[in-house]
Amino acid sequence: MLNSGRVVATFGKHCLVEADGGIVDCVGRGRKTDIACGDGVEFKPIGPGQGVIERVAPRRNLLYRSDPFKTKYFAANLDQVLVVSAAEPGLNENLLNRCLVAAQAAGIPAAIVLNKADLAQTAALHDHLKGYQAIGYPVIPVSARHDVSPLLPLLAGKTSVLIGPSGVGKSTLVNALVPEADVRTAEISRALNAGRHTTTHTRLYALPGGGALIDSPGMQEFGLHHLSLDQLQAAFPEFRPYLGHCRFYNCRHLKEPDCAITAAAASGAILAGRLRAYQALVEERLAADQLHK
Ligand SMILES: Nc1nc2c(ncn2[C@@H]2O[C@H](COP(=O)(O)OP(=O)(O)OP(=O)(O)O)[C@@H](O)[C@H]2O)c(=O)[nH]1
Ligand SMILES: [Mg+2]
Ligand SMILES: [Zn+2]
Repeated sequence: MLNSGRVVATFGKHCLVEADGGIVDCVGRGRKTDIACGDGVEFKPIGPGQGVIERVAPRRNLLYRSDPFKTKYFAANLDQVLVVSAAEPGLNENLLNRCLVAAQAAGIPAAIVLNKADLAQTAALHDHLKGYQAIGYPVIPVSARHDVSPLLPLLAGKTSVLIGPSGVGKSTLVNALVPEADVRTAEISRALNAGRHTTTHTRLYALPGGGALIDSPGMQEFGLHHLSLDQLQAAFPEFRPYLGHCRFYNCRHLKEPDCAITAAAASGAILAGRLRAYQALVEERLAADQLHK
């Protein structure tokens, strides 16, 4: 007989499954485990608190990153992706955009959580991020240390994942929102100097008001090897009004003459940081395709 549950943590070949109010330590069947936090699974109990995953339920969506060698899952069956930024350690705009592109390509709504609103440097970053709000990505300033109430209406009843670089305060946000979570967090200097991140695996927490919040390890790189040129272009919704207006019908918006997208960026209608992130992704795609010729 099989039991069903939801994956609340993944650690390599193991995962923790919440079923009937308890936690079961499960391993995947076979060589390769293909399980994401948030997956619905059916498992066979093989001992007290232990099981073997037999089936993964069809996913509504899956957020992941990939390079030519491997794929890394963040989580599945999400209502929204919350990309966390903070003035300390500072904005990595390329990474922010890769997170937004991954969400867009997976068909999951995304918003930007600007944490550490208590720091004076946050105001300038907030101004910069207003350009993202204009594209359609809500920007929510909060302070995990002082006030997370602006997030409550956004999170209620939904399954959300927090992603972003190390040290922006993802786990501190979880601790503020889920009182019993007690996730380990670290002083930035300690975490960054040690060259490793505080959170080492993805974990789902039930929110007291309903819904769930998933904490993930901070990342420095975010490969999107699984996306085609067309998918990359489609993931920048603000480019749409300009597409079809370049001199060349197959313009990639890199260095081609009379490109409507680069002209829009020069006039400020498209954010320079967005065009740079797009171009870096296209260059990577083209370089990878070249290698496989
Ligand atoms: N001033 C200020 N500091 C904060 C705030 N939120 C988090 N921090 C600090 O930022 C540091 C990093 O916080 P973490 O929650 O460990 O960051 P993280 O994003 O989970 O990092 P990884 O697990 O490595 O990905 C800690 O020293 C926190 O106390 C905030 O709202 N204001
Ligand atoms: Mg963390
Ligand atoms: Zn163009």
